[in-house]
This record gives sequence, structure tokens and C-alpha cells, in this order.
Amino acid sequence: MQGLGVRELGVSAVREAFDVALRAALTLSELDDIRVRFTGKKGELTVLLRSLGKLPPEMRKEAGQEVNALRDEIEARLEETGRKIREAENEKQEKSERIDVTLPAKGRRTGAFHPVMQTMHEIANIMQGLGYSVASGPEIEEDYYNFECLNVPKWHPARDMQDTFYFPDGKLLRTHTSPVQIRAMHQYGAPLRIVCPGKVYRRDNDTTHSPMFNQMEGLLVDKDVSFSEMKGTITEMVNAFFGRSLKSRFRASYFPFTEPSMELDIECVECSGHDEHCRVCHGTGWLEVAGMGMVHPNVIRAGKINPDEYNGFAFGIGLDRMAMLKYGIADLRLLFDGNVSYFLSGFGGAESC
Ligand code: 2NL
Repeated sequence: MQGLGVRELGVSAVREAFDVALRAALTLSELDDIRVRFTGKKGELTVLLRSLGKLPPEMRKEAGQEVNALRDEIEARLEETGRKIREAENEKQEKSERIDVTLPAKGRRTGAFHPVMQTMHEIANIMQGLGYSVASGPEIEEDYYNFECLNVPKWHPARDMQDTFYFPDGKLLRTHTSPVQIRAMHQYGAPLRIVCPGKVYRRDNDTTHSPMFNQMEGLLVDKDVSFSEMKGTITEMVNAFFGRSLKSRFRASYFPFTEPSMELDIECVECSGHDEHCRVCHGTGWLEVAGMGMVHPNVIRAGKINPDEYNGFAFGIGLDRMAMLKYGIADLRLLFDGNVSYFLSGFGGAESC
């Protein structure tokens, strides 16, 4: 008797439908849809409330209590679920936007000098300390500046197509930076102290030779320049570069542009002559690092300076080889490889930023 009216009204059907709908609600807008569906003007609960009036009076009180209880329950649960959804949404947003200001900064890779450029700057700085200026010039040269002025005879193998890159118009890629020094003698005259770093080109390509490499030449022109000044200057330069006093020896040599000519060997920077299987000096204990000599009078003259009044010395040094020796780079090809990871791990430079 008691439950009949209620069952007819469908209180438990609405409660069940509300329960199912509410459990599926994940967002505030879904919750709003449910609110409208049950408590809106034509909502399922509203219809129930309205239908109370149509009940016979003896059933009204009990049914009223049931429906009102359902209404209270629906309102409370809508309220509670709304609060839970809002809390969850807030938490989610907070999590996604949270910034941990105590995390270490990512840092910035600012890049670093290529070891050969580093070497070039180091040696140029040392020479600037000895009063030399830095000069540069074109990489595409004329035969006149590259060979003719340097006392290189017409028959010399360096002039061969086999050794030098020629352009169809007769110009060439400079095979040394000497032409820069000829141009400097023309421009500035004597006395003169310059170093000329730069790229030079030769038709060479194997594991120890690249068709392009970096060289630094030096030229000093003055009155009464002595052979021992040259030896002292070169020794000073090399020791300053390696940061220690290395054993050295000068060997007689030949270049068309200097007379007399010498080559400098230094004590092996890897083994100091103590390892007969040394990968750097191959057991000889010595490393060939520079060529030099007293500038040939013909070259002074080609520089438009009077060789009876002035003399001087010049030297040439391979920057790629110096970089390999100082920084322990075993393979020449690494210097020309675009993959910089080898240097990043080896030097700490950019890595430590
Ligand atoms: C080497 C040899 C050398 C020079 C370069 C030079 C330049 C002028 C006049 C005279 Cl303008 N000489 N340069 C002299 C001797 C040697 O380089 O073995 N280089 C790696």
C-alpha cells in the first residue's frame, strides 16, 4: 500500500537514472546537462514534483516526503559532484602549469672556436707580444705574387699543375701565405714585422694531407737582422705556444725564398723521446714544426725594398698540425668534419657553459 504511490510516481526510477547519469559525468558541462535533465523546467524531478498535486490527498504526504527527499538528495549530489569536478580540474591545471623555479637552468651552448682558429689566435697573440702585426690577403692569387716574387724558378715542381690549383684564367689558389707578405712589403716598406695566418691550398689529399690547410707565415725585415734573432724568435714562439720549454734542434734545409734555410724540430710533445712506438713521433723523439730562413735578396727586391740596406728572416708554420699536437687530435680529418661532438667532449669548452 505504502510504496504503491511512490512506485507509480517513479521516484526510484528517477533516482536510478540520476545515479547512472551522475556517475558518467566527468566535466562541469556534463554535470550541467544532468542538472537541466533532472531539475530543469521539464526535468524528470520537476515532473515528479508537479505530479504530486494530482495524487489523491491520502497519498500526498508520504509521496511528498519521498520526492522531497529525492530532490534534496539530487541537489546535494549535484553540489558535491560539482565540487569534486572543480577540484580535479583545478589540480590538473595546476599540475600542467606548475613551474619548479628550483630546477637548474638548461644553459646555453654558445659555441666555441675551432681548435685551428684557437691555435691561430694563440700564435698570433704570442707574435703580437713580440711586436708583430697581423696581415691578411686574397686566397685567389696571381702567379706573380705566389711564385715569381718568391724566387720560385719557372721549372720548380710547386708550379706544376700536379701541385697547384689553377683557374682557367691563369690565377691560382695560393699555396702559401707568402704573397700576403710581398703585398705588405709593397704597402708598408721596411722595417716590417708581420704574421700572416690563413688558408692555403695544395693538390694533396691523403690521411695526413688536406687540399686546404691553415698556415701562418712570419716576416721580419730590418737592418742587420741576424740568424740568431730568427732562431730565438721561432724558439720563443713555439715554447710559448706549448707553455713549456721544449728541446729543439735546427736542421739545414732548402726553400727557394730563403738562404740559408732551416727547419725546426722540437722534442716530441707526446713522449719526449721515451716511447719507441709513439704514435706522434713514430719513435724518432722529434717533431718537425716550422720552416724558416733568411729572406733571399731576390725576394727583398721583389718586395720593392733595397737588399743592400735591409735583410730579414721569414718562417712558415702549419696551424692544423700545431692544433693536433697541442690538443691531442690524432686524425687530421677530424679537423674538417662537421660533427663537433669529438671536440665538445674533449675540450669542455662549450660543454661547460
Ligand atoms: C714551411 C716553410 C716557409 C717562408 C715560409 C717566406 C716568405 C717570404 C719571404 C721568404 Cl715573403 N720566406 N716564407 C720561408 C721559409 C719557410 O715555410 O715548412 N712551412 C710550413
